[in-house]
Amino acid sequence: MTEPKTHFRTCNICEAMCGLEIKHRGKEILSIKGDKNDPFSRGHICPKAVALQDFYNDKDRLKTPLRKTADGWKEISWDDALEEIATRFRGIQESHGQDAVGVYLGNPNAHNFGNAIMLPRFFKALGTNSRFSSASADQLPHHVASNYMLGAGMLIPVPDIDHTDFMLIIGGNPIVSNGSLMTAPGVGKRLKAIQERGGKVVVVDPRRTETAKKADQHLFIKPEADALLMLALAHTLFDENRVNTGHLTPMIEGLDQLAEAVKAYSPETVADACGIDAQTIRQLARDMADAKSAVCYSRMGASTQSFGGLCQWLNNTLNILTGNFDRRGGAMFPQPAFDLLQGRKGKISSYGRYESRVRKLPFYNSEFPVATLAEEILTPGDGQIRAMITIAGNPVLSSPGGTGLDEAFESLDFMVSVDIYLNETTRHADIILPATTGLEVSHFDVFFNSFAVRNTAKFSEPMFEKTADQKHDWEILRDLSLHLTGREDDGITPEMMLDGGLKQSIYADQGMSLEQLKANPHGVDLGPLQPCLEERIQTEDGKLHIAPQLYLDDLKRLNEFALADGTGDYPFAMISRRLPRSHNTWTQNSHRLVKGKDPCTLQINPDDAQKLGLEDGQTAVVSSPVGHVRLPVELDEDMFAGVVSIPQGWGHNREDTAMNVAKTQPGVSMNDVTDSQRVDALTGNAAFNGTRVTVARG
Ligand SMILES: Nc1nc2c(c(=O)[nH]1)N[C@H]1C(S)=C(S)[C@@H](COP(=O)(O)OP(=O)(O)OC[C@H]3O[C@@H](n4cnc5c(=O)[nH]c(N)nc54)[C@H](O)[C@@H]3O)O[C@H]1N2
Ligand SMILES: Nc1nc2c(c(=O)[nH]1)N[C@H]1C(S)=C(S)[C@@H](COP(=O)(O)OP(=O)(O)OC[C@H]3O[C@@H](n4cnc5c(=O)[nH]c(N)nc54)[C@H](O)[C@@H]3O)O[C@H]1N2
Ligand code: SF4
Ligand SMILES: [Mo]
Repeated sequence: MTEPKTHFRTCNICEAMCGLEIKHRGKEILSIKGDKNDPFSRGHICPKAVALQDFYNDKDRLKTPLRKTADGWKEISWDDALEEIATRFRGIQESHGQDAVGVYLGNPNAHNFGNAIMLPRFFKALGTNSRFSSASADQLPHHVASNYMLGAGMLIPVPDIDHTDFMLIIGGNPIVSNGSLMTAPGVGKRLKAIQERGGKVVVVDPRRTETAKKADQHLFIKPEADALLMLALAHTLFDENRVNTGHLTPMIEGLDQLAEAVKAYSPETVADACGIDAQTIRQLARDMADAKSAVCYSRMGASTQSFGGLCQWLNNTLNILTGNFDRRGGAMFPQPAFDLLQGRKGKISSYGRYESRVRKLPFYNSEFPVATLAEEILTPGDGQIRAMITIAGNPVLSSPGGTGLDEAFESLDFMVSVDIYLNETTRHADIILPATTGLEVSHFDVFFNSFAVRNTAKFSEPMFEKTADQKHDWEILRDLSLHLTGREDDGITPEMMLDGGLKQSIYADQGMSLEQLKANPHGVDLGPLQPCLEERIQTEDGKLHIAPQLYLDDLKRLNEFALADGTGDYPFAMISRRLPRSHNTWTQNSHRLVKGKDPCTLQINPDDAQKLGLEDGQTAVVSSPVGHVRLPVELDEDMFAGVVSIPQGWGHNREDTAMNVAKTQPGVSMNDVTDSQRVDALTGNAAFNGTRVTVARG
């Protein structure tokens, strides 16, 4: 009998980068636990990591390329699949232009070492500007704010949660999500530590969330009113002479314009629109300004809404005005061992270079907003998308107006998916290319080290070797690139690229290299975040632009919202929530994670429910002009009046899919109700939150 062995690696499901200690005997997994010796996560883990073994062993997982035929799916060889794809893509591009082939990248790309590092090479080979990703259903406003304020979309400020004395969380639920654009495994402990050192945590959310319940103060807010709240906070800081920009003062450009712009937004003016009284808003501004250190952190609730752009600009602005930007305990800038900004200085940003063909939405972050994908496929004319490749994405469930994408994908001349499942999106493909995943891949967190609350570095070897016939995601894209270009393989691997980057980093003189990481399987600690904005800022003039014109111009739209009574025929505002035991749309095929009571419920305030005659457990129908879903009602005192919440990432009830465990507990897709026309007009980001709906017995 083989001896049990222990393997150390980083979990790559979500952003938290938890170190895992996995005991196994050959292919049999004996236990998955948190790695106490990981210098970053120190033993933290969540239930999803234990399910990595389920994804590894999943009978539904695809292992061989599949081709759709009149008689159903047929296995084909890699060579036949790649040759056919290259021929079809090139043919379509020759007849209809380079942009006639579109790409959608899903969230796991950001967690996939090979793809994170090698995707640019694939894009070069394919040569299309018709690029889309889940980023525009997520964090795009953060990139846009960083681009216009700091000169680089990837230079994102991160809350220094371990040293702050005051944390204001707007529209984030890190106790469940484990943090986002704040890689911080074990958020619960870190928040508690703020309180234990005499600090304060405040949560602003239309739902009294799991995080809010641990906070010192929770403020219910009406969905999408966050920008108004933040403007009033900034107003108060100016009004009460509490602005103190600290060491960044010489760098800041535009402070006068900002002071002028916020004049109109007194707490008294915005109180009704926010649902928070003026005195509470004033006190919040004072508390933030008076704290020894403070940070405002706003996430999904403030990003995927109609004013996501304004919110992320104002979020940075509040941290700057209180002297907490680039300062210990405030919003800080990681210095990762593999630096996404390396060699970028002086490069011209592509932000705003193009407009989308149909709806004229901006090209930001090297892509168009996913909210416009369906119409770019369905609207005839020059530049129409006629073929697609989706890579590790499930936009039919994850994008606003998912049913529109069902129709759009079905209309394509040709579609390819690189994925691990036959699911709601990949069922539309002509060819599916299966990738390795989870325990079979090596890992280095290319992106999330750039958003982490401490500088560390770790490389994980694959735990299980892939079989001879399997390919890693990056190998699939490499081989497809070679078929597209007819070139020979240059032999470059993600490991080589990583090693090159590590050796050029600021840690090079400490011996930073892939070899060093391989010798330290628990990871290497590089210390707490340090002030470094002066070196890292990428604006041409080296200044921090606190009031970029595009944001000032967008205030007009916010003013219209503040005055409008948006309720009309659709009296409820719908918001999304995340569940502790699922990750977006793809982890629901683990029995371990989905067993038990159906978690996909409509949370509604009991008073609202009573008026509708709805009781706990009854079925409700939730409708918008776009579509409707039916799901069980959960009466919940923790919901703000007039607001209902549905989990995102569910709805495994469409036909022709093969996630058979997920089908036992399918839930519904809230994106059958959201509207692809609802975006933040400034950034093009999807506006899921605040979707107007009716609720009735159904
Ligand atoms: N209403 C609403 N919608 C939302 C959100 C919300 O809060 N509310 N959240 C948004 C957010 S933040 C995000 S990030 C998006 C996510 O949107 P998507 O990225 O489109 O959705 P995922 O569920 O992450 O899809 C991952 C896909 O990759 C496959 N996959 C998993 N692992 C691998 C792998 O290793 N290799 C390959 N090739 N494939 C793999 C899965 O089978 C699945 O098809 O959803 C967004 N949609
Ligand atoms: N367990 C689990 N963890 C995950 C994921 C998952 O699916 N499951 N997904 C991962 C991904 S891809 C991401 S991007 C992160 C996201 O991580 P978070 O940003 O923490 O995301 P959510 O948990 O969706 O929290 C959004 C919060 O915003 C609130 N909200 C909704 N509308 C508004 C509004 O208008 N204003 C305000 N102030 N609040 C509002 C919601 O009630 C919710 O509490 O989580 C990651 N982690
Ligand atoms: S919190 Fe995220 S990274 Fe940590 S174990 Fe859970 S899924 Fe993995
Ligand atoms: Mo996300």
